[in-house]
Amino acid sequence: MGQTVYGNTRGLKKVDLDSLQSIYDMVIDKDQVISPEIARTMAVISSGSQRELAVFIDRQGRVVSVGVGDAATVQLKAQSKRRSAYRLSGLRCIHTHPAGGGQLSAVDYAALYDMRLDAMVALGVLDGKIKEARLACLEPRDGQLTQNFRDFGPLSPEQLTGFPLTELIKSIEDNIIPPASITTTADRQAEKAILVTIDGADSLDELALLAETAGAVPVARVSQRRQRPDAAFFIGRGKVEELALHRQRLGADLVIFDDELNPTQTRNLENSIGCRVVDRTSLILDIFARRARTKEGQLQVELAQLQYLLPRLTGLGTVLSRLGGGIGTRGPGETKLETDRRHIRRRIEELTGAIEQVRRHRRRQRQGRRKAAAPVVALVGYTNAGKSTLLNTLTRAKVYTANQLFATLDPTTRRLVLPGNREVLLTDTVGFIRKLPHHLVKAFHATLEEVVEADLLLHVADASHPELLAQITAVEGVLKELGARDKNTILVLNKIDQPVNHKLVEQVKLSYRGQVAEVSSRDGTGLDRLKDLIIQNALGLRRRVKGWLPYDRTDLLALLHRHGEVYSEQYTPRGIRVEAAVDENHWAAVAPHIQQNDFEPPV
Ligand SMILES: Nc1nc2c(ncn2[C@@H]2O[C@H](COP(=O)(O)OP(=O)(O)OP(=O)(O)O)[C@@H](O)[C@H]2O)c(=O)[nH]1
Ligand SMILES: [Mg+2]
Repeated sequence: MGQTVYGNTRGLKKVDLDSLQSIYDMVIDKDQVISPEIARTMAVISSGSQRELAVFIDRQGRVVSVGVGDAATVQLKAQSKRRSAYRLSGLRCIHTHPAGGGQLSAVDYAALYDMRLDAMVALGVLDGKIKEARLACLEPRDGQLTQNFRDFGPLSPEQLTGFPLTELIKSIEDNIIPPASITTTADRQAEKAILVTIDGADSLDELALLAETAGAVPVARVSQRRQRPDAAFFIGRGKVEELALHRQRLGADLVIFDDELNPTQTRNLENSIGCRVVDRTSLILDIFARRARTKEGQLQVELAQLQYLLPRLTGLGTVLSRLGGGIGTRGPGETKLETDRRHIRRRIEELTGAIEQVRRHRRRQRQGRRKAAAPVVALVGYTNAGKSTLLNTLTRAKVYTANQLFATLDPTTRRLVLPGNREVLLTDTVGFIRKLPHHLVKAFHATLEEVVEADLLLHVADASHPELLAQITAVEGVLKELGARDKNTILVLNKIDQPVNHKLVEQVKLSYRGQVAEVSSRDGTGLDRLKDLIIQNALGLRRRVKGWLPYDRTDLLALLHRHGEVYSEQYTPRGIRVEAAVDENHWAAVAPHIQQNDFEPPV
């Protein structure tokens, strides 16, 4: 298993794709960085197709991943590996530069650091041959892995194959000093995180959940009330010093901020605190990247990540040129950075194109559904409010639900049969959250179009949550951003089987501009009333007609044509066999004259 070739393989020749796949089966000697056979295969396909290729190899010499795309793309695929300041991942990345140069780019260095790779190797290929190779690895500083790099090369293909990587890795690991406080293996798996906010301590509950969802363990919370963030450090300088001490004492691996930081702030903070600093946006992007299961979801997340990364490349460049000077090699310089930006922009364009295709496909699907005469009802709401559970209970579907943030990323649609054989299509989709990164909302537009074009929205909220009001407001903010604020909406207060704050719920019911239903998706309370509300509110709700019309009532057939949709009509000895759907009023006129209407009139 695991034989997939990752990345954008569209347009690759079948024979090239097969060769790439065969790399998984190639053997690398323990003391080789890469086998000559793999290097040759990569060089030929990369220069033939003008695409970057990347191969990840573990310390046993097994190929664990083969991908098409630049280091940034590949990085996104391998992201599920957790990172630590005290451990290398045990993987090396060998990738090609089809334009010939072997010089590592800022994106390559960033990937090397982000994934804590054993080594990053770039193969400059030209005319199907390797021109030169360069290798970089991390160099620990003060016993920790930081963005400090060591470069080797240019190397000939022979020099690369025989490069003493094993010894190099050993010397790197010997220079890493794990903090004494880390003792158990469980501790070692998860990163310890300190959470920081300037919005008041309450907002940290949610950040803690996000951090846990991303696989970190929150070990401390720091809040500082500020009107405006500090330009250089986001929080006050004194607070930064306090944080640095805190981090040392707790042996934390990273600090997570509840807001988006700019590149300068991130760099300043990392330098002063001495560990990785992550903001809410990249945390959410990370979770989305790990959760996306469908092609569409993955494309959208990658797009959002690159858009987040692009303006941050400048910051990286500064670090790298400073570092380049230190080692006595050329820094990447502005030209190189420009190339990387171009790469990313090109990929962004590619992704945008691919997503546009998905969007067109979905639009066609939706038009198909319109023909099926079923209005679309979309579930929206805060993450973890119970949207998927409601869908499951109403339609007996089996969508994944969990007490986690962002359990659902990809939309699911199920048929919901309402009293009187009326039908709607119920669509479940990604949940919203406070401070949802703008890029994500934009990137997920293809998915969220379901919401924008739905006939009715069910805004599901967790009535038992202390932040009920704030969550409703946050969802309405995103709906507004999507242009769906004025859609016909029913507010569904879910989880009423749990203890709720009645005053708060009453306040919400009084102030909400639309209709409100109180339900429990878990035990089914309130669902009959909710169904009635859906019937009242789903515009264009139509009913089905299926049976025989007598030949002397062709006027009714004409009526069906005029006011509804006729799927089929056949002239049979028994009468005119029709299948159609019309609105409620016309249905009432036609239904009594239909023989054997499978969709019985109401009793
Ligand atoms: N007590 C109770 N728990 C519920 C109810 N509805 C959902 N839950 C729980 O709430 C958690 C989240 O439910 P989901 O259906 O996954 O929530 P969601 O809105 O789809 O969340 P995302 O997909 O993450 O946006 C799960 O643990 C559910 O079992 C309810 O009516 N009562
Ligand atoms: Mg869900």
